[in-house]
Amino acid sequence: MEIAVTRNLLESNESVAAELKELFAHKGLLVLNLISSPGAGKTSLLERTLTDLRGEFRMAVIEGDLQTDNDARRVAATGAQAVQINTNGGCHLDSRMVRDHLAPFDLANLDILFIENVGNLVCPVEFDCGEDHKVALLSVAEGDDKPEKYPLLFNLAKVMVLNKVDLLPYVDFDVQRATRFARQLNAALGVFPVSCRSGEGLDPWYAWLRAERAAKKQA
Ligand SMILES: Nc1nc2c(ncn2[C@@H]2O[C@H](COP(=O)(O)OP(=O)(O)OP(=O)(O)O)[C@@H](O)[C@H]2O)c(=O)[nH]1
Ligand SMILES: [Mg+2]
Repeated sequence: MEIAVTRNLLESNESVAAELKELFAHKGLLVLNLISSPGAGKTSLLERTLTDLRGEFRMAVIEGDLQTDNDARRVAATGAQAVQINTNGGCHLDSRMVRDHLAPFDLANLDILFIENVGNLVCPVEFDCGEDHKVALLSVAEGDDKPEKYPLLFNLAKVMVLNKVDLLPYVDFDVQRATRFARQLNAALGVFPVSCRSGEGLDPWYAWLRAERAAKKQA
């Protein structure tokens, strides 16, 4: 019985996600779903990206959190529009929540919509929010075995941002090992080692955003 309920939930999520994909395609809007464990640096990556590319793209953010609007306020401080979704204990965003919080956005006048999912390496991966791509974030403080232990995210993500490389001298994290595990699951996975603290490594991430935005616009 529990299996049937879970399947129905996922199917209903898929049908709203398909509607959202159609809407976003119609607007030529690139939508990225950022997924990581709590504290890996999703909001920090957004703060950097929204600041560094603000002259180039019109960007907005949907922030998903169990509680508080802290992240929406951090993002709004960059000048970007941010809408907070509080899941009140729920461990992930779903396509209905995204659909129901789109009203404040002028989608036709946006280039990139980021969805910062609830910090969790498991549940958010199961729920398509209508995005073009999932972006997996992993910080070097979490251990290089995480792609092996939480394979679904790294399997489904288009790219992996490896954050906090400024901490590499202080932690036992082997970038090549983590990359190897992740690419065993997903051979085409793009990997971007970055530090949101120092700004190191962000240019290739920005180049990827430019290429994806151009491809979406053309499509
Ligand atoms: N040393 C270092 N710290 C970082 C870096 N990026 C983020 N942090 C710190 O890591 C902590 C968590 O960063 P957030 O950006 O809030 O992480 P998050 O993934 O958005 O967290 P949740 O939304 O709670 O899941 C903060 O104290 C950041 O300052 C980095 O590149 N290097
Ligand atoms: Mg955050």
